[in-house]
Amino acid sequence: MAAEHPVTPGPRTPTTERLSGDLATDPVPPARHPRASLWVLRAIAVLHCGVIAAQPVFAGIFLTGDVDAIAVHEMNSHIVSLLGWSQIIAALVYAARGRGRWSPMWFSLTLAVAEEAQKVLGYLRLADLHIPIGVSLITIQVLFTVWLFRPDLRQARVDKTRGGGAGGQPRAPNLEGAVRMTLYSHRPFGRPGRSSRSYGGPGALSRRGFLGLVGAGGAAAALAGCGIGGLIGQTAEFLPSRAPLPKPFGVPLPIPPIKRPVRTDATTDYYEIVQRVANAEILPGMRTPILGYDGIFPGPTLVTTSGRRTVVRHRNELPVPVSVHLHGGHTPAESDGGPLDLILPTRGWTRPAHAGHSGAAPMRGDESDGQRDYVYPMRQRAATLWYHDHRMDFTGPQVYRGLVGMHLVHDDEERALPLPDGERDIPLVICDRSFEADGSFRYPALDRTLRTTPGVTADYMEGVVGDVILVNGAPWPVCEVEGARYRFRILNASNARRYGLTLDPPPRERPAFVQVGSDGGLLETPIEHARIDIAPAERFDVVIDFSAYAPGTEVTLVNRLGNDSTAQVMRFRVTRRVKDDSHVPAKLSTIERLDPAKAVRTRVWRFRRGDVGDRPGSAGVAARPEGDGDGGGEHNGWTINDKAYDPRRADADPTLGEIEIWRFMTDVHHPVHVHLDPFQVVSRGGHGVGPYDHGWKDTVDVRPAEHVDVAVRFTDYRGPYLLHCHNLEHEDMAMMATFRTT
Ligand SMILES: [Cu+2]
Repeated sequence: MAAEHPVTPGPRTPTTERLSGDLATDPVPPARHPRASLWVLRAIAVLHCGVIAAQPVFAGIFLTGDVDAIAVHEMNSHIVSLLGWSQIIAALVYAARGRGRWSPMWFSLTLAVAEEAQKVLGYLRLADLHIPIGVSLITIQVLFTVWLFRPDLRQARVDKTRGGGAGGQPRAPNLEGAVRMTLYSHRPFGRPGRSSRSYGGPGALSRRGFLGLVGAGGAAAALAGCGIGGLIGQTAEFLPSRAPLPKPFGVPLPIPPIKRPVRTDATTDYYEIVQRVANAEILPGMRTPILGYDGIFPGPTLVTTSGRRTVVRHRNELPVPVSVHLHGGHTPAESDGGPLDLILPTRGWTRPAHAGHSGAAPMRGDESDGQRDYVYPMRQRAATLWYHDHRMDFTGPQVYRGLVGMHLVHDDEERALPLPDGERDIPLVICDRSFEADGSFRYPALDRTLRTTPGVTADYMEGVVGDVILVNGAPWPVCEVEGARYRFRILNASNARRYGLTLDPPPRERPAFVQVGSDGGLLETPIEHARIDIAPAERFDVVIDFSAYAPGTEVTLVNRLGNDSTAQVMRFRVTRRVKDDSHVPAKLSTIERLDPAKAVRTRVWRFRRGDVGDRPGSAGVAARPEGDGDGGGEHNGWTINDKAYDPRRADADPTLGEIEIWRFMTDVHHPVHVHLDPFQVVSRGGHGVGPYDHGWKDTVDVRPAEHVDVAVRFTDYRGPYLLHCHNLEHEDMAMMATFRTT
């Protein structure tokens, strides 16, 4: 090494001299002072700093409630781009014409590219990466601008041929060089009696700059780490288990039993479900107390026929009130499972059914004692529905403890299709949970008895996500499949978690999933997906063709929006090749288009954080201990159009049969669900529909800072219905609204 650098005695000596501020005796003769071009560069950099620093301000205004601020944030990002590229040009002029250094140009170019990537992350709604990287870019631009004010940058550049290290003359420092030199030239830091201020020269500035850069680098790495190692694409807080997690793929996939009617007549099938507490073995060798439909989790699958009246008698032997909502059901209001239309426990419950807070009068709905008959006319097409609890303020914990079940509706059109059926038509109820050390579900409820105080601890207001992925109630199960087509009814029954589902390995010939249906039944034509993003309450009816895999192959259903234990969902083990008569036809169904041009009005629904403290019976009051300033941000609940849910108020009165456009606008992720009738997505973010928006939907995944327009048209039944966020922690903290069909 020494032979290669015979002249230079190491960087320390010349560098120290140079950076000690002895510019007057600089041995490099300035060919031409780059002053004018440097000042132009500095001016642009300062402007760039100001504009880019405004970005989190707009984002903050947006997050604290002004949804429109995101448009300013977006417009401002274009100005940031403009200034970024202007900075490159100015740095280019400074280097080429002003004979200044090249490092500002390379730096500006890198920054501009990073800023463009940052914009793309924003458009992709990857807030988890967009925010920390954005903060890092701002910090770096600010430090760079400070660095640009070093006096020695006024110095003209020395050509390498003349002034390079080989000639023995000191090279003008570039950005990295300056950092390195600063490191060596000021040891030891904090020399006695000499503050960096009294030091005065360019060295002091570069030392601060260096420290800042190190700090920024560390902060950026830490923040980016949060994004990468933490929750991707989620609005929620992670709640880890206290029980040891089982090894994945150790248990078979359970299939919930199909519920048989207790009797049938010419028009109607009658079912009876008893809701009761039971113990389930979810983690091998441990007992988990559940609230279960028929004492199982998930509950039994109801399979009914379009056009045949279905009556389900629910008997509540649980210690808490319940309400049963058939999600996706086209149901008269009195059987829709309103949050206050409670079934009180058969014993041990004293009124009021719903305890109000802050001395507010308790609200009363249509209560029943012990049991209730839900009447479903089933005037709807074949679809994958599900039923779950909808109790006011307690839906989150009660669904979490097990009150979930599938409900499939068949019709003649669907039966005539050659899709896989029978044992090759499998429901996949996917949800995440956490477990206490004793095997019970871990959930941050303020009141674990779920009797009086609603809400979760302040840290979990954004939503609860756990570390165990359950499919049909089993952790990371294995399903043996033959080399044939299977139809899977995928339901995301999680409280708050979104999933990005793919197959690993993917099939070689074509995408992993052929989607044949969505929330509201069959699509018009099948859609191929390599990946499916599914938000809480959404359903994707897909066909997977395992004949694409050799027998013996293990195919994992993975979650691209998870990490560590949540990055995997379940596994398929392909057993053998078989004859398969099924196929996916090119045409599945006919869907009547709700023409947006025929809409009689547009309603805007803004889903955002907000203060719900004065809501009668509010969850938010209790959810937020006095003086607790962190966790959920500066809010104590979730609102729609700035209003907390109040069952006595209706916020819209759509007329049956009329088409309306409903615009859902969000601050963070909100899966928006509308009761009574499915809708059609018209546009997402002002553009076309997304890949997962096709067909009839009843829940739409609205991502941060997004607006989604849907065409709604309600039919048949008059009365109060709900529109709400299906992040259950948001729902429980007032993110619901009533519309009354007339
Ligand atoms: Cu929400």
